[in-house]
This record gives sequence, C-alpha cells and structure tokens, in this order.
Amino acid sequence: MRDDAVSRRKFLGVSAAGLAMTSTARAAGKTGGDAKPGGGKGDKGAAFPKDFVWGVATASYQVEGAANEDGRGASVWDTFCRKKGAVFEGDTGETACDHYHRYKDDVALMKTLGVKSYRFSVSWTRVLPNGIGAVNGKGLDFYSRLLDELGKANITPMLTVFHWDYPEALYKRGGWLNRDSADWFAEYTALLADKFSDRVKLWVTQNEPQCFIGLGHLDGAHAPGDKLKFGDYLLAAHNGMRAHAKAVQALRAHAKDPKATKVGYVLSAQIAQPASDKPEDAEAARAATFAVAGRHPWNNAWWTDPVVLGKYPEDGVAEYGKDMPKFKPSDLDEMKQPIDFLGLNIYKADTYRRGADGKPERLPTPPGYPRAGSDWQTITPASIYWGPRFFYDRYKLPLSITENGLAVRDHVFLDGKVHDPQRIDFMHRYLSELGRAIKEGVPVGSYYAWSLLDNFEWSDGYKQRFGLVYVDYPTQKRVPKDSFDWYRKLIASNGKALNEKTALPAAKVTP
Ligand code: GBH
Repeated sequence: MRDDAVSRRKFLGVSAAGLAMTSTARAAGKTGGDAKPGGGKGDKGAAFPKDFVWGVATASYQVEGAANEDGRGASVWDTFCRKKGAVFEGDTGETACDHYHRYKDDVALMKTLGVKSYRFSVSWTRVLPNGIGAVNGKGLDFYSRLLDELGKANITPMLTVFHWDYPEALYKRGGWLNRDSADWFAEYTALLADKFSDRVKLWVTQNEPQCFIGLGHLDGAHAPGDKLKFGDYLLAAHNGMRAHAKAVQALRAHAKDPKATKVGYVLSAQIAQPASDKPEDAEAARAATFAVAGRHPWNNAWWTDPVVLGKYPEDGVAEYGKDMPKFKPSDLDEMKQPIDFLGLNIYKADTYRRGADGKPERLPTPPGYPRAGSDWQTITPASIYWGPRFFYDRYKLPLSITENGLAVRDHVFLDGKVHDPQRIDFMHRYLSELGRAIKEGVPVGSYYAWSLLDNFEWSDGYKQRFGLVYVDYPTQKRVPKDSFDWYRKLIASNGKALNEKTALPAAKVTP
C-alpha cells in the first residue's frame, strides 16, 4: 500500500472505499439484495449490454432561451431570476443556449456524438401559457420540429414532462399547495401525450421532486423561493406525488401505443456508500440511503416509497409527527401507479460505516478531498455502483441513470480548444463503476450524461459548466470539449474503450 493511502486510511480509521476515489468495496454479494454479483478476480473491465442506451440530457429552462417568444407564458423561474441576489451575477434563462433557435445544430452535435437517446424537458408554459386552459400551438410546434429532427437523426427522445419551470399563473393559484395542482399537471401531461406520443415512447413525469419542492418551497434557494412551514412543505410534496401519479394515469390513457410507452420518475438520488468492504458497512450505507432523518428534503424514501410502495416510510412519519399532512387514505392508493423504470440522477455519495452504537455513521470528508466546480459535489465514483444496487434491491424496478456529470470551470485554451481532462477522468471512473454494477446484474438500461451543453445552472447561473460542449454565451458558439470526443469514442465502442489503457488520459487510474 502506498504511503498516502495508508495515511488516508489512518485519518478515517477505516479502509477508505469510496473515499479513495476508486472503489475497493466489493462485498456487494453480502448485502442481501436480489442483484447477484458475478465478477470476482480475473473478471476485469467494463462490459455493457449490446442494447445499452448511451444518451445526453438537458432541460427546457436551462437551454432553450426564447423566454418571451411565440406566446410562452411566465414560469416561476422567470420571476425568481429577477429577484435581487437570487441567482449568481443576476443571470437568467432568458437566452440561455438559444436552443429554441439552434435545436438543429444541437441535434447535429448529438448525431456526431453518436448518442442513441436525448433526454429533454418541455417548458410547460410554452405549450400552456397559463398552465391549464388555452393551448399555444406555436409552443407545441417547437417540440414537434425538435422531435422530427431527432427522428431524422435516429435519436430516441426521452421526454421529461416537468423539470422545474412551473407556471407562474398556477403558482398564483396556490401552486403545489393547491390540491387541484395534481389535476392541472394531469391536464398538461395528457396534452403532451396527445400531441407527441406518436414519436415519444419514453416519458418521465417529474425531475427531482426533492429539488422543485424542497429547494423551491422549504429552502427557498430555487424558484419560487418560498420557505414554507414544514407542514406546508410536506403538503406540497404530497400533492407533487399525487400529480406524478395522475400524470402516469394520463399517459396510460392518452398514449397512442400504451404497450410501447415506458413511464419513469426521476430522483435526485441521495447515495450513501460504504466506507469499507465489510458487509456491515454496506448494510449501514444501505440503511442510510433509505433513512428519512432530519427535517430537510435530502432523502429518497419520502419521495419514492409512496409512489412505488404506496406508503410513507415509518421513520419519516415518526420524525415529522404532527406536521404530517392530513389526507384521504385513498390518496396513497392513487399515488401508487405502476411505473416502468426509476430514473436516478447520481452525482455523488456520502460515506457511511456501522457506528459503535450499531447505527449508520457518516464519515467526514477528508480535507482537500477532490471536488467539482460545484461545492456540493465530491468526486465519489462508487456512488454509481452502490446507488443502483440499493435502489434496485428496494424497489425492484428497471433503472436508468438519467443524469450524471461534472461541473468544471472550463475555458477556451490558447489553441482554441476546451481541454477538460477532469471531466474525462470523472466519466471514466464513474462509468467503470456503473459497468461493474451492470455486470453484477443490476438492471440499468441507459446512461444520460449531464449535459450536452453548458447551460443555466439554476441559482448558480452560468458559473458552472456541465456540458460536453462548451457554449460561448455572448456569441452562442458551440465548442465540443475533449470530453465530447472521449464520449463519442466510448459510445462507438459500447463502453469497451473504458478498458483501453492507451486510448484515454484517465486509463491509468482505473483497475
Ligand atoms: C440536477 O440537479 C438537475 O436535474 C439539473 O437540472 C442540474 O443542472 C444538474 O443536476 C446539475 O446540478 O447535497 O445538501 O448540498 C442536481 C441538484 C444540486 C440537488 C445540489 C442537491 C445539493 C444539496 N442537486 N443539491 S446538498
């Protein structure tokens, strides 16, 4: 063992699985789940199934721009961006990547990249300016043109119905606090199914309820910027999940080909990874992944158990006590609508071991530990191994990695290119770990890199760049980064390039 590794272990007092960046925790078979670990010694390298879907993702408000064009109505993000101090440098999504006008160029980039699928979201107020009622044909036309362009490029769309840009008009009517919000969402979803289900078979109802409810209504860091009382926040969450379920029903009822229609729900997956390869640490990490502990939105079970299992998790119910919303028992039955897959957005994990008292204990992040441009993101590749395992074991649903990526403060180098070895190294490490989970039987069918383009990173404005393609916002010039080329080769090899030591700058760091 190298000296630095020894001291890191001493610092932590445990063998440093996730914290050593490359995972050494391989005792997965003992975790009691259904996914059967194969692998073992001599079984090296990544292997992705033939039909594995490589993709890229974006979201409407983050890329489209054209905020005041062709009849689009205001969303809570338009309003929030105008609030002093709400967004870094007062940035807004008014122009963003101008994808609304440049979608053909962007689809051409995707074609060059060789992705099989594109995950994007629809701007609710572009198609229904007031959220419900009058339909805006010009808004629908945009998505229709986009879908046709994707069709020509042979790229399968994954349509996210809602990625945070909630109609201002509905917010004024109480938003998610209004019980009718679930029906409003179903009306909107039914419209999309009517118009687009001839070309769209892959659907996501909502992206990251933890964020649009939690960051938007409890924490206030995201639009609409509310800091509700805890009980009201839980009511908003409850209605959000009712809305998801009604959207599932609307899709089943309105899709042109219900059998071919696959509906998913996407979480901001909060992963706990084990500190060592000891089974008890894996169990501690699993317990921490699904615990509802603390009066904050950063957990999984609160947002997933009701819609998949039909009940609120007991630890959360106990913790929230009298703040629990009052609701009809039939709500829980209605919330549990069969879905076809769970989407996990995985960026990082926290590290846990079994504590002296037998309970999961979170370990501190060592000083100077590798981080992204976004402070919240530690570089923890094993997150994308353990996360899918734990989610599959609990919910028994096929999985998609609907987002994964790294914020880097990229710039154009003197040679005119954007060199982003950090992102390549990140993707190499994370995809190797994902490949390992898949090899061990965890049913992950697709991976969407976040993001195709640098884009509007919510309250961080344009400070953080997540793209495989650099965007020079003043000129809207697109510059594919080194990682674009790396991902292109990776897709062309169906993941095998992860094993080629010479092909990639990051090759030496993965086993
Ligand atoms: C995703 O959100 C979004 O879907 C996407 O729109 C966004 O651009 C992308 O990721 C990159 O950020 O861990 O307590 O410090 C990720 C949202 C941001 C949620 C960080 C949790 C930190 C809370 N996550 N946030 S904490």
